[in-house]
Formats: sequence, C-alpha cells, structure tokens
Amino acid sequence: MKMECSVVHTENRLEDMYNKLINQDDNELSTEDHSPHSHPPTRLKSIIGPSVQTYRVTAMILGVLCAILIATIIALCVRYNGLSEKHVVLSQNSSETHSNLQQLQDRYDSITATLMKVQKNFQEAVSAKDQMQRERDREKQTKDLVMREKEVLMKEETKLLARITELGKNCERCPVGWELQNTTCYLFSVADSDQRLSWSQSREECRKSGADLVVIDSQEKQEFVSRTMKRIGTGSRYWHITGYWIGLRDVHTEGVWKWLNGTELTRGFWLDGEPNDQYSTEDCAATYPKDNLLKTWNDAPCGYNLKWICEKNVREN
Ligand code: 2F8
Ligand code: CA
Repeated sequence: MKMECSVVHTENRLEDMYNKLINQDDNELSTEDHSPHSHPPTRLKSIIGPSVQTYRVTAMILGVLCAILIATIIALCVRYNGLSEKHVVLSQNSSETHSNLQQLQDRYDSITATLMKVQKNFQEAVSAKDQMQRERDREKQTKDLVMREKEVLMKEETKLLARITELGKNCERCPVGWELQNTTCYLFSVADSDQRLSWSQSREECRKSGADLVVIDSQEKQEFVSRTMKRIGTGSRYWHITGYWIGLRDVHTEGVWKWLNGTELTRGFWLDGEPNDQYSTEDCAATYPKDNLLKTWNDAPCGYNLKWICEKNVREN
C-alpha cells in the first residue's frame, strides 16, 4: 500500500512540475510571441518534449506495476486468509491431537500399571505354585512312607494272623505259652525275661512241666529254634547271656557231645570257633539268637545262668 501511495505521489509531483513549466512558457509566450500560428516555445520543447512521453510511459509502467503489486497483495491476502483458516483448523487439530495424545498417554500409564499388577500377581501365583509343588512333594514322600509302613504292617498282620491260627491250634494241643512244631510242644523260657538258671536247674524246670531240655537233632528243628529265638529277641546287649540251654553235654568225655537221650551228636550247629571249652570249664551247650540260623551254638560252664528251651510231645486227645 505504501508503495502504491508513493507512486501516486510521484505521479502528482510530475504533473505539478509539468503544469508549472506550461504556465512558465505561457508567460514567456505572452512576452515574446502572441501569434496563434507560431510554434510552441523553444525552451518548453527542449525541456518537456521527449520527457513527457517518457513520464507517461513510465507512469503507465508504474501503474501496471502498481496494479500487479496490488493484485499480488490481494492474492497474498487471499492466500494469507486461506492459510489463516488452515492454521486455525490445524491448531484445532493440533489441540485435538494433543488431547488424544494425552488420553493415549493416560491409557498407556493405566495399562502399564495394570500390567505391573498382573506381573506381580503372576509372580505371586508362580510362588504359590512352587510352594504347592513343594508341599505336594512332601505329601508324596509322606504318603510313600505311610504306604511302606502300611506294607510292613500288613505283612506283620499276616504273620500275626498266622500266629493266631497257630496259637489257636496250639491251645488245643500244647499248654499255654508253648510253641507247636510238628508233633512237639516247645517252651522258650521268656515269661520272666530276667530269670536265668544253670543247666541242671533249667532241666529241672522242664521236667516239672513233663518235658526235658530240647534235643536239636535235625536242621528243621535247628531252624525252627533259631527263628523262634530271633522272633523273641535278644533282650540284652551281651550276647553270652542271651543263650538258651539245650539238652547237650560233654561231661563224661571231653569233646564227645551227647544228647540227653544218650545219642551222640552227629551234626552240630556251632558258632565259628566253638566248642572251645574255654578255661576247660565248658561242658554244656547253649543256643543263641544269631543272624546265621545254622551257626548258633556255644559251649559254656554248666553252672552259668542262662534261659532254656523245653520240649515235650503234644497232648494225646
Ligand atoms: O569268645 C567266645 C567265648 O565267649 C564267652 O567268653 C568270653 C563265652 N563264655 C560264656 O558264654 C560264659 C565262651 O563260651 C565263648 O567261647
Ligand atoms: Ca565256648
């Protein structure tokens, strides 16, 4: 706009100058030549002849330039208005985008917080699962242990039931507290576990019951006696007082072992290194609870106090 004004102003000034010069020449003409057919004044011609044309062309160019400038300005204004509207729209969009971004940020924060909670819960669940697994393993171990104990108890029960059956049969054929094996009743002197007697006293106790000290003249009897002793248990830490007197001696001839019925021993079930007649005092035989059922005998002094085993035939019905 300023430029436009400046152009107009310059144009006005040029017009003023032109008018002044015309007036000046008119004045000069009035003094020099008043003829209506005379030529224009020489000074004016020399000054404005070509210059006026130039001014006019210049003014036209300037006018065109002004018009272009005005058109440009108008176009720029229009363009500016369009951009302003776009700027407003973009500002609104930016505001909405910012608002959406904020919402998304809030959502992200919320989801992150939820995720943390879920992770925490997951960790707790994993810990709980591990704990449960450990408890389950412990329970399984306990269950296995209980099952093994149950198996042992069931075997024990089976043995006890068999024993009850056997005792039931014994009731009919052997005195109470005696063991039945084939056709013979046996008494292991364990009623009073502290009671121990010499070989002769023990034999006397058997005789009071119509029995005598046991004669172990077969492997079957040896195994039966050994198993029964083991079932009863040792009852002492000192093995040499855990023995039971049997009906075997070498009192008459050292080294010649005879049963009570006078028959000579053919097969003995001696412990390793026995009989050894220690200190030349050991002439009576006893049997001891040992793991090896066929190596349980030892010779001991006949006056030594031990438990004893009696035997007698079953009652005749
Ligand atoms: O070492 C075997 C030996 O052990 C005991 O004596 C320490 C026995 N004594 C008694 O049972 C009294 C021995 O007979 C036996 O030979
Ligand atoms: Ca001995």
